Parts: sequence; C-alpha cells; structure tokens
Amino acid sequence: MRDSLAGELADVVGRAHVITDRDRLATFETDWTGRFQGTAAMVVRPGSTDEVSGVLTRCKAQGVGVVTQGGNTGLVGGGVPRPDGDAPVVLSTIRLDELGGVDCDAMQVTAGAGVTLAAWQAQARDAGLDAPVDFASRESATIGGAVATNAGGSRVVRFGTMRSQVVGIEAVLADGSVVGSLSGLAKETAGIHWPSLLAGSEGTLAVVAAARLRLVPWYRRTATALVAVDDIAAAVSLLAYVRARLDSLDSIELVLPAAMALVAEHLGADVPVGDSGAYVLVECAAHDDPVDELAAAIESSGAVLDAAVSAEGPRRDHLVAFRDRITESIAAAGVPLKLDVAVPVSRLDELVRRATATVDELGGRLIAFGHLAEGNLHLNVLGAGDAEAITDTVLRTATELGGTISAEHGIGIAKAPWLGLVRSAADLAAARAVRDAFDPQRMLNAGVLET
Ligand code: 2HG
Ligand code: ZN
Repeated sequence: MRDSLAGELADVVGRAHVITDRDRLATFETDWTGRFQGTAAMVVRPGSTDEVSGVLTRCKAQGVGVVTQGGNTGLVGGGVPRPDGDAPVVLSTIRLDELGGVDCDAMQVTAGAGVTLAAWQAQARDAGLDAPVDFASRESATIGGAVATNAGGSRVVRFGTMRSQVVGIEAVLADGSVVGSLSGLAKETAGIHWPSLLAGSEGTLAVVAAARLRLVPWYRRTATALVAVDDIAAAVSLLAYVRARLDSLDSIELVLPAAMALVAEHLGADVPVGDSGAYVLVECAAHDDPVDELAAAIESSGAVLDAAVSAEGPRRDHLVAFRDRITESIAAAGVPLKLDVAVPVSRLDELVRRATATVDELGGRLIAFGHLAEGNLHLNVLGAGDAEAITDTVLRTATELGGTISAEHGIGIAKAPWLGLVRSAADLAAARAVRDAFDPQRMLNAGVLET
C-alpha cells in the first residue's frame, strides 16, 4: 500500500518530492519543541495547487490520512504525525513558495502557503509597504501555518491577528476540490467567506495552498523601551496609559522575572534595567521618529521604576532580543510544556498567581511572558512534574477567569481534550457537523481540534 501510494504521488509531484527514506523523514516527524512526535508513511511536497489536489485525491482513494506541515514551528502538535494511529502522509508546503508582485494600489500580495513570514515582510518592504504580522519564528513559519492557526504575534495590538490580513484564499478540500478566490476584493458578500471559515481551522477543513494578504504602511522609524515596573498590575496600568496616548504603538509585551533571567543568561548579557516584579517591552513605529513621544509617555505614566529607551539601531536590537529570544532560551534549557492562554487583562495578575502556585505544587519551573494587550500569556513549564495535571489546572484557571485555553497557538492535539472548557456542547456539535460535511472520513489532520 505504501509503495503503491508513493508511486502514485510521485506521478503527481515528481519522484524527487516523495520522501520515504526513514532518515530523511525524521525532521518532519518531530515538532520544533521536541514534545510531539509520530511516524509518517512518507512526505510529499507538491509544487502547485493542482498538485495539492492530486495528492489529496490519491490519499483519499487509498484511505491514508494527511497532516499538513509548513515551517514546523507549531507548538501544539498539529503539524506532525500523531503519536498513535496509522502513519499519515505529511504534506509539506515548502515548495508552495511563490510570492507574487506587490499590488501597491490594493496594498496586497499573493503568497503561496510555503512562503515564510520573513519573505512576506521582505517582499512588502521592497515595495515600500510592510507585513502586519510578526513573531520570532518569522524565518521558518509559513503563511499557510499562520493562516491555519490564526497566528498572532507582537503586532496584534495594532493590526489584529492573521485572520484579519487574509483577503483571499485558495484551498483544497479533502476530496481534491479547489475552493476560494485570490481576487482580494475587500468587499464581497456572496456567500461563504472562505478566509473567515478556514483561518484558525488548523488544517482540518482544507489545505491552504495560497493566500491574498493585506499589507500596511511601512513605519520605518522605530523606538523601543524596556521598562521595569513593580508588578503585573503596574504593567496593566502602563498598557492603558500608553495605548490611550501613542498612535505609533506597535507592540507591548510582558516579560516576567524568570523569563528575563533565563534570556539574559542565554544571551550572556545583563538585563538592561533594574530588578523588578515585571518588565514591559513597548515598541513604537511611525513615519517620523517616535522616540521622544515614547520616552515622554513612559516618563509621565507614573508606573515606571526604570527604563531603557532607544531608537532603531544596535541598542534597540539588544532590547528587543530580551523578548524575541525567550522561546529560543527556553528550548536551550529543555523540552517545555507550553500553555498559551489569554484572560482579560484585569485578571492577568490572578492568572500568574494561580499558575505559579500550581507549578510550585506539581513540579517545574514557570517561565511566563506574552502579549500584554491581549492578556495573552505563554506559560512555559520546564521540567514539568505532572504535565497533564498542570495543563488541566492552568487551563481551568484561565477559563474560570473569563479567558481561553488557546490565544494564538491553536488547539492541535495538545489541548483537544480541554476544548469543552471554552466551547459549549452545541458549539462542538456544530463544529463536528461542519467537519463532517467537508471531511467525513477525517482524512485531514485527524486528532486535531477534536478527540
Ligand atoms: C511568542 O510569542 C510565541 O514568542 C512563542 O508565541 C511562545 O514559546 C512560546 O511559548
Ligand atoms: Zn506569542
């Protein structure tokens, strides 16, 4: 069966793009963190939407499931084969890397699913525009993955999540049919809006092959402040203060002391501001240098113990590294349990207090940081004692505080058992009915988003 499918897929994509060699499969079988792992029957790398369609048709005919993988930077086990069940075909989007010319009139560009975030950004900047979404794994993370997970990142406070950037989509259903459009009409009310349906569906309804993406002005002048504040409550006051005053606010990130200490150690550098209960990294970007207005807002906020402020250049890059390189610092220290949750900002304090107590009790070292404006914390636990119990308690805590169990990383397989905490029985039944209509045999990403 495996050999005959490999042969059929080779007819579709060319022999060089069907990988069956065990050694070469390994990198596609384990996620970036090393936490999620399974066995792939083979990897197939289609180079066009038609080839994606051909692959899905052949897989369905032989009853072999498909897991779609972009840059393999996902953090919830949604892009690698499941640890149990039959070995699927991993559909790598890496060759769907076509990037169209920038349409400056519409402020849009068309990108294949395998285009990286960094390439999207570079293409936009070449045309004097910018990509509205950014996060640390930009060199590997792909458009397809970012759409599938409705990724967030640091600029959500200004431009919203990935879903808001998708003005057209081309996707392939499990039966090989191609849906959507890349025309990029900003207004169209003609039935199902495919970007809305597919963004955040984690590869369960269709394989995203290409997307038409919104671009934004390129604010070339940037300024960054790393600010030490007393505690989380003071960080939230600072958020409200700068948000109301700074038109140029581009991101505002929260880093708690254990994360700051870890990244400082990893970088081999001193924390640029004094010891404190919480740190906030504020970034502004504008057409005119925003450094003075940023410094003035920080100064007058009354919430600040110490601050380092810099316009663009190496000093600014150094400040940004204390936020951008936290994930890398955690990975260098071990295989973490990652819990991406969000609560109303007024409850962040309580979330951290209760998560700290949980980890103290159940074992591990809590490294917390995240996107302040969305109340989105990345609770990483190194050396997690009872990972299942920690997950259960923390996700219940976030829910009790009026929050959610996943803010931007998705549900994947990691959080599927807890989906009922934030979705009603009616919600889940309707979601199942939609999936049944698109993919009754669960050919696509089985195990993701449902148990
Ligand atoms: C970030 O905000 C990413 O840097 C990764 O969402 C978060 O490593 C993490 O937990
Ligand atoms: Zn994040």
